[in-house]
Amino acid sequence: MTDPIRVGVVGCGFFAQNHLHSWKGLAGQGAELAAVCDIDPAKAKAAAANFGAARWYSDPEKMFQAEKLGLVDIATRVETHQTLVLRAIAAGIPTIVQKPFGPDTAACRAMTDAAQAAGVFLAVHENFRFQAPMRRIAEVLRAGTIGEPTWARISFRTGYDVYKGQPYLMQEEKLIIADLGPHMLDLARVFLGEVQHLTAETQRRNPKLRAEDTATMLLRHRSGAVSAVECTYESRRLPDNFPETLIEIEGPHGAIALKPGSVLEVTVEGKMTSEDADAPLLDWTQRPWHIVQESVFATCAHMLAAVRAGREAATSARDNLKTFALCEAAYESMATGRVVRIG
Ligand code: NAD
Ligand code: 89Y
Repeated sequence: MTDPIRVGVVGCGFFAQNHLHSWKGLAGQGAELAAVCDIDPAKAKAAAANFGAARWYSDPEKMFQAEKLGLVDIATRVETHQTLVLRAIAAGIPTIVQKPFGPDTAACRAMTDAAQAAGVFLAVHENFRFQAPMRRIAEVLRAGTIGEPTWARISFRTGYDVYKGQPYLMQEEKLIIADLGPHMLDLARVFLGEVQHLTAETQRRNPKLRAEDTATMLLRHRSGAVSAVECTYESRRLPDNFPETLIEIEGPHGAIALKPGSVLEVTVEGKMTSEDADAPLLDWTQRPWHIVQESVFATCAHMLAAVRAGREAATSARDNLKTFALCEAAYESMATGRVVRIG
């Protein structure tokens, strides 16, 4: 049996609870939650107690220097990512950072270049492609039964009070494209390939917010496929399927539809089959968040295996730069009203 990989988690806030559960749950797959850190000592102390980490810190640098970490998982908010990632890389520690990768393209590039120059693993915790129904859709596409996809709709529409758990979202100068856009645009790349150009129409439908809460984006992919990518936190429809992403994909031989409740319908040559693609409930996951929570576990498991094997993660820094470029392009389209060509 090889030695466990010693994991340190930086940031023990709202979403990090899912990371902490996941690393604890990955003990059987060779992860050891060695240490946790938060600038708020009470949160770090509580996380260590709740998840069995041997030590807690309120200074990330002290944790990087004192613990012999094989992996650091940064689950803080975006404004802290560049500083923390560059410190972890300088300490030679394989690093995972939450989405959004960085505040702007220059910061994302600087982190990617630093990791490459140092030869240190760097990946973005982009978890939506690891959701159980998304893993299944990718498998169906890989099997080729609907043919190469030519059209898709990727849709996240909710009125769920996301601001209750994440109140900072109300004050952001860039909201839904920065917060949810990385997930939606990443799925578009995973299912239909790289993007040639895009346009974005945005709205601020909730006047209490500073920024856009609704984005409707139209993408032309290099393959010729077209996708409509929609996200809103201001939909007032029932049932509200938060936090499910609904998907429709069409190809020359059939179609895939991910419907509410993670019902997956696959039509091939005029015959439709339906299956339950829902995420399994783990001992710590709860509806309605279970799909997202299980994807955090799957993402952490993927990262652990990649570090252990010495290979890049599917959502490596290099890969996520492409998803980030789509978010930036959407903001450019919002500002100029123009179609924005990608790279
Ligand atoms: P949060 O504010 O609840 O938690 C952030 C924590 O980081 C706080 O406890 C804070 O004290 C701590 N912190 C800040 N600076 C620090 C530093 N320098 N060193 C150590 N700790 C520090 O925020 P959140 O809602 O948990 O969001 C964190 C990240 O998770 C964001 O990037 C957000 O976009 C992302 N997120 C991802 C998903 C997803 O599905 N992937 C869902 C929600 C949030
Ligand atoms: O912040 C968002 C995210 O990244 O995934 C879901 C979310 O928490 C709310 O929509």
